[in-house]
Amino acid sequence: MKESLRQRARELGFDDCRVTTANPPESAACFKQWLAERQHGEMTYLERTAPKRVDPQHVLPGARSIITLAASYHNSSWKSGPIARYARYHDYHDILGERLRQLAEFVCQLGGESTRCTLHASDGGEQRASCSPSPPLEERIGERRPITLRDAAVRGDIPAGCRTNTSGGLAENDGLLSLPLSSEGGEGNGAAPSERRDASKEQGTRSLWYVDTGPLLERDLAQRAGLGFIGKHTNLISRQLGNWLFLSEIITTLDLEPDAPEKNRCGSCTRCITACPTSAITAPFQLDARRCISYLTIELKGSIPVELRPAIGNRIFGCDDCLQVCPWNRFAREGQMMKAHARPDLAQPDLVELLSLEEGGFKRRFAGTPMLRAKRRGLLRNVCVALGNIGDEKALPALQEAESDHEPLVAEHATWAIEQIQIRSRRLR
Ligand code: B12
Ligand code: SF4
Repeated sequence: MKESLRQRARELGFDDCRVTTANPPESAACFKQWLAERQHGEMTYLERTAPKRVDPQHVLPGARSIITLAASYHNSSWKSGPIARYARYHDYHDILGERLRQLAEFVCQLGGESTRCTLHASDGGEQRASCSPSPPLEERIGERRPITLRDAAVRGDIPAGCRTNTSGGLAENDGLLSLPLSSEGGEGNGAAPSERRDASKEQGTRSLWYVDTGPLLERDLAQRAGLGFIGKHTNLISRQLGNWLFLSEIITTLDLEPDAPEKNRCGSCTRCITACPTSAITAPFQLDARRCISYLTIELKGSIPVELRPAIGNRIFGCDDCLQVCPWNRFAREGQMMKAHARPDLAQPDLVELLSLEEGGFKRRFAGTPMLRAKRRGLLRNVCVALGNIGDEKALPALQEAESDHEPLVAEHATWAIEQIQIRSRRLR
């Protein structure tokens, strides 16, 4: 059964596929300690979903196995640039999500389940349902339109903890879920939610799939599944693929034989710790997210602490420095899945030009990419910092314009950048 699963995963473009149990991850205690020390900064969703992250049974009651998957985003011709490599593609949540949906259907088939419906909510709040090999959902429950997450929440079919937010997507950073269907599960059948849940329990395999946004400690599960090991930079490294990898999972009630765990293979190497520009890796396997450039440029919504701005250099979205220096990348291999979705225009964008983007222009320029997460105000804030670090007098007119931006956040960072350029110019004279 596992071999056919791995075969299907390969066909779908995943570079590796391993299985672990649905037991709590071994480093759950480290995660709790990290939260207690507030090292997650403003990422409050990690705190909110902590009970699920430390116990997969809270994600899918009755789960037996977790299928962990790796998709390489390595590109041998790419150099480092202002945008981290993972973001120089069409959004990986969408690309992997579609493949995961197909693999989750396959898992349901392996379980011998014939009436499954997998429901997917993308970050943008778009919703769709697709059923295979069963007849379309609408036919089975007599609805004329595809089921939405909101419908599912109203019907009580979404597991505890998942709520639809105002945009219709899932709140609490939950990404995707599978919805068991039964004749009792339809709208307006009068069954109490608890009865409906009991009915669905009898239906066999249930699976949920996640990429990044799910409440799972993805790297810990992947290490236990033998996909790779967590390096001192805290990311998963595969002996076959290096560390330029996306991770994703299918958590399922299907009982699959677990693979052997991988062990750490960093040895005495500390390259990533030395390479981090902001000393965010405070000890091996310990990342203070509040100092990490990835956090500062993507997750932090407010002002970037002044003392950390110079170390950000020219980076405007994410950072690859700790990944770049890892010697295990000599084994890095390009994968098939992401290749077709590369955005070469994001390799070396013109920073001054980015500063002139208005809301509409920003959305068009970065449509379908992970860059949208920073929003215009966040990205322009980052561009100001980068220009303050590496720009010259040619950048001053655009920065002066940005000083009167309607977003005070952008204006404040523009003023800082102008001062930095002027200090450098005075030194050169
Ligand atoms: C929050 C988050 C971030 C935060 C915090 C990063 C972090 N290290 O946790 C920020 C915004 C900084 C971030 C940055 C990046 N992220 Co991120 N992020 C996540 C997310 C959503 C949750 C991670 C989490 O739970 N952190 C909790 C803390 C406690 O984890 P931790 O500090 O690493 O500590 C754990 C382990 O190190 C472990 N541990 C193992 N051995 C040992 C030994 C000892 C002694 C100790 C003490 C601990 C320990 O214990 C801890 C408990 O889990 C995951 C997706 C997911 N759902 O898992 C993606 C994820 C980790 N991110 C990913 C990526 C690609 C990145 C970036 C490379 C993006 C970029 N280029 O800018 C950077 C890398 C920065 C870095 N060095 O980690 C990928 C990593 C893929 C991989 N190969 O591992 C993930 C898995 C998303 C995905 N699905 O692909 N990210
Ligand atoms: S750079 Fe060295 S210490 Fe850091 S993760 Fe890679 S092997 Fe481990």
